[in-house]
Amino acid sequence: MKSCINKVGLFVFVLALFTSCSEDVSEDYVDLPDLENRLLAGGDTTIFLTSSNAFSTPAANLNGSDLDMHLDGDFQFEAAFVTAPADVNEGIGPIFNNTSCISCHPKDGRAPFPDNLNSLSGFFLRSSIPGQDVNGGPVPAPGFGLQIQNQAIFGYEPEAKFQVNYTTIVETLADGTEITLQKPDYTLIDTYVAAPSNILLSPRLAPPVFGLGLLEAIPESEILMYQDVDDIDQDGISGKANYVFDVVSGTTQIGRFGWKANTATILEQCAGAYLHDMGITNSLFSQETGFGQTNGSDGLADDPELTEEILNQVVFYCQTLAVPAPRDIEDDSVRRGAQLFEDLQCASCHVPSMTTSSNTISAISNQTIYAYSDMLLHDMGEGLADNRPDYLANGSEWKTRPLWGIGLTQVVNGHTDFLHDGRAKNITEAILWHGGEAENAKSMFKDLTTDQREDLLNFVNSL
Ligand code: HEC
Ligand code: HEC
Ligand SMILES: [Ca+2]
Ligand SMILES: [Ca+2]
Ligand SMILES: [Ca+2]
Repeated sequence: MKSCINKVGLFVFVLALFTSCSEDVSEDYVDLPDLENRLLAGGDTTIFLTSSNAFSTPAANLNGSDLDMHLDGDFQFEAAFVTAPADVNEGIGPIFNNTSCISCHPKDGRAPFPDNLNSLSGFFLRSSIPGQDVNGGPVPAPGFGLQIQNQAIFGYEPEAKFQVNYTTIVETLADGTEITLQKPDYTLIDTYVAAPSNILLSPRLAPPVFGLGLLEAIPESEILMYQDVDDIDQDGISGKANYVFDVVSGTTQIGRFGWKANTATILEQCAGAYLHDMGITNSLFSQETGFGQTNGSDGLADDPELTEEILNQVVFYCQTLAVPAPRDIEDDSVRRGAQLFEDLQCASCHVPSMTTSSNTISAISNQTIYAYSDMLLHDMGEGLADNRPDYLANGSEWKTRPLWGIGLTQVVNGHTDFLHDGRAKNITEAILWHGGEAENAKSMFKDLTTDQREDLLNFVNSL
């Protein structure tokens, strides 16, 4: 890399009153990223796979009985549900979004943004009306609840169809490259009854499900260390934990899962998915979907439709999928990119490392992990805002996404549709959508030279 006398250098210089803007940036690599240490991204669960199975492999260190449980869960994660009565996997609906976990989380990875929003896909809209329920959560939209199901079994109506319109935004990078972003605006059409005029909608696309047990095992205190709600250190980045109602304990807990950290545990996330995404009643959620049409029961008296055993297997499965190791850590460009990732403040939210505490699952106990997330909410600006609060997350706050494995998305899932609704079609677009607390990071990114930009992208893609 050249001198400090380019725009990034200047930014780095301003930022770095505490470090020093060395003449030759490569000197910094000496202290920097111990990329060798980061090779075990998921601690001892890490696998070294670069194939399409990179997200769907059991943790490398599972013991025999845990592996059995994982494999049982694997089978159930793939099970497609059908209309009752049937011999197996009965009870889909009355209304639902898709028929199996795997159909939304393909290869345990990320759903593509669907060509047809109303085909079976990994995309749906959450819904609510303004205000907070007794637990501080979103208020269900009358007749529609907290999620819009756009599919129904015979005899029932989908709640609505989804529709999207785009506005074009052009971003120009320092080297003259023009990037065209499409800003989506989602609405409901063909609703089964009139939707409340003040309905709030939040688009969500299914994220990958590997490494989640590790994220669940990070001590709350470690996450809170990164909170800086009033931005005391004045770096423009605050970061705030979400606190959400946990159905199992009946208490408020730190949120970890979902695009707004809107769920506390993998158990509740999975049980919620069975009910809301597929219409499968279970021990946590016993009322059928389509409350406006069913009054909570489909009249079959077969609830819960899912056994507790299967629920536990699927939860265990999501807790024990291996994290793939980064690649190309010896590559000079990747190493320069790792430095830029720090210099551009990416690492202030995408915090490289965390540790897990001891856990009933020994494979995920006491591991140093490299997920690249602080697990906190950040205001990401108007561009990404859904304007729908979710517990403490306001309409423009989102949880920092873990970046581990992101470079394998194309290999595993055959697409690179990033961010909460898949609007970004590659990493560059994902970064250009950053705003709010990440506005500085984004403008520094835009000011990079062509080579530097390639270095940064190479680093992100090495994860
Ligand atoms: C209709 C598509 C769909 C189906 C079916 C579905 N999911 Fe999801 N899943 C999603 C979406 C969308 C999210 C993000 C939700 C949010 O942000 O609130 C998600 C999030 C998750 C998460 C949290 C991931 C994270 O990093 O925060 C887990 C775990 C999960 N799903 C497991 C499951 C399981 C288990 C099943 C089957 C019982 C399932 N999902 C079925 C779409 C789906
Ligand atoms: C202020 C905190 C913050 C900063 C700074 C930040 N990010 Fe992010 N990043 C986020 C959040 C929050 C999301 C999720 C946003 C969403 O889905 O709407 C995200 C999402 C992403 C994604 C998409 C991930 C996915 O799974 O879809 C990529 C890639 C990414 N960031 C890279 C970067 C890079 C590179 C930088 C530095 C140039 C950076 N980020 C700086 C908070 C931040
Ligand atoms: Ca059902
Ligand atoms: Ca700060
Ligand atoms: Ca039923």
